[in-house]
Amino acid sequence: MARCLLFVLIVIVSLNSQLNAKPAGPNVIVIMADDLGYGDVSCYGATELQTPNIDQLAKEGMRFTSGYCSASTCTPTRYTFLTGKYGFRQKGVGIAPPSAPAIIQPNTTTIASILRDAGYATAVVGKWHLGLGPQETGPDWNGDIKPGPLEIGFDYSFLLPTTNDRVPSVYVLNHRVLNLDPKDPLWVGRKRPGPDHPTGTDPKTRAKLKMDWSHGHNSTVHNGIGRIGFFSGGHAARWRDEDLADQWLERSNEWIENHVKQKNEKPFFLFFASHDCHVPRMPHERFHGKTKLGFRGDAIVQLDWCVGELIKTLKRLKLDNNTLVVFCSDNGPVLDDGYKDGAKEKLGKHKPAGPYRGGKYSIFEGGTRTPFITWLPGTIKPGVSDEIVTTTDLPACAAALTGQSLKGNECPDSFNVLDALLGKPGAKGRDHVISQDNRGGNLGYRHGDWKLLSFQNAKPMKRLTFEKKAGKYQLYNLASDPGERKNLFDKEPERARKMITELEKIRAANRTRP
Ligand code: NG6
Ligand code: CA
Repeated sequence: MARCLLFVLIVIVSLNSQLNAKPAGPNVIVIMADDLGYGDVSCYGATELQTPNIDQLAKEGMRFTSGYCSASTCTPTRYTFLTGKYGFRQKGVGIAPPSAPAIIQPNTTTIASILRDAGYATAVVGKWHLGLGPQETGPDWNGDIKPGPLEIGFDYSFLLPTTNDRVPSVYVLNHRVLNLDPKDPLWVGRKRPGPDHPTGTDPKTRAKLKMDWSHGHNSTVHNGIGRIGFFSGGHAARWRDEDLADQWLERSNEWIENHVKQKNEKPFFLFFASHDCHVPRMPHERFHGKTKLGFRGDAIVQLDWCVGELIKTLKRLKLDNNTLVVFCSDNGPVLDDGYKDGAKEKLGKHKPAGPYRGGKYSIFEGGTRTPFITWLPGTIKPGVSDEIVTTTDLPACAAALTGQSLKGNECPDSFNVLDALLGKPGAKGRDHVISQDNRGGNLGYRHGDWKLLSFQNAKPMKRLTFEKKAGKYQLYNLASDPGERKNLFDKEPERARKMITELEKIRAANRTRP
């Protein structure tokens, strides 16, 4: 009996001290840009536009030359960044349609749940594009929209629910559409709701568009721009494209400021998911004409401004020496992604993917090798690193940062390369990295300087691929041929065979942790 009581007492004391313990670790902000290529910012070589704030992060932090996102489209990269699991392992992890149900199931271990378990306050602000609502029905736009981010580890969410070119054009604050008037319910569907509904195919409406479409994007017209999918109602809740970036910033600042005001001892994690420079590129009026590259360049300048403002907030609140900022992108660049916004015509000498081949939708380097910067003044010494790092590893790094260990099938594809992210001398990144296309039929496998491309997509998505031949392999040496032009597959059969075996092993099975 006495023993039993003693045991209970010990459990209570240790639980109590756990609850009272000040959680370890700095604040974490992941700034994820949208469709931003390796060569799109000046610290990665862009000369035709300037990104002084992102450059400043790079100057004061670690700039990675082999930083990757997991996939060459948005949904699978975001899925993998949150869950630490490759998108190709789960059915349905491709570009999510407007009313897609939640892709990540409640209670899945994510970077947010890992940090929340470590005592962090957690928030996501900006583009979600990972589906919302129950599997069977998708989101109930007029009711409680769940499950979503709050069910997988975030305490607060302020979302662009899909992407800016997909309906509905409203904000979702936690479980609800913001400013929705119940007398004007929101309807979202696949078919035109009636003959009077404004669409981009109607010649009269099309003639008056603020920005014309080039492919797709001809369903509902909102704010003078055609979108993917139909929606009606919810007029009071609708946003203007021009205001999105300001809103992400305002809500993020407000959330961080409230957190500090409440004298919250907890550290925080903010996922700042910018929609820049995804189509339709319609930055705030004050950025129009800021570059000679048209709206695509102007949207990048708007993104750069947001980065600067976030850092200003950290400095104002004296959080800058205790906040790890990771700047990355969700996939490589694209010029014409469905709108006639002049990105192609005004490109000039600008090289969105830098020296790399391909871009968005591609497993060539341009699809996933993107800007990647870490910043934590006082801890990260300024520098440039050639170590391989990827957004896939951020969950395992978050666990390491907060002294937690992942178990079983948690974040199976995520590796702890925290020391490399923090730029510790001699620290190694990954020895290999996987890049997938939208649905993961095509995979890139880089090991050291060698890169194997496996084209297994029997039916490449129309327009959405740079790769035409299915069932083929290619092999490149990235050290001598970073632009992936000299296919060495036939010249290096042994190496190719070895890499195919390694890739197929990874494709077939994920890791189980002890
Ligand atoms: C494509 C869209 C493209 C963009 C992309 C998703 C067409 C023709 N193309 O299907 O405009 O929305 O999906 O981009 O509709 S992502 O960055 O969110 O993955
Ligand atoms: Ca994207």
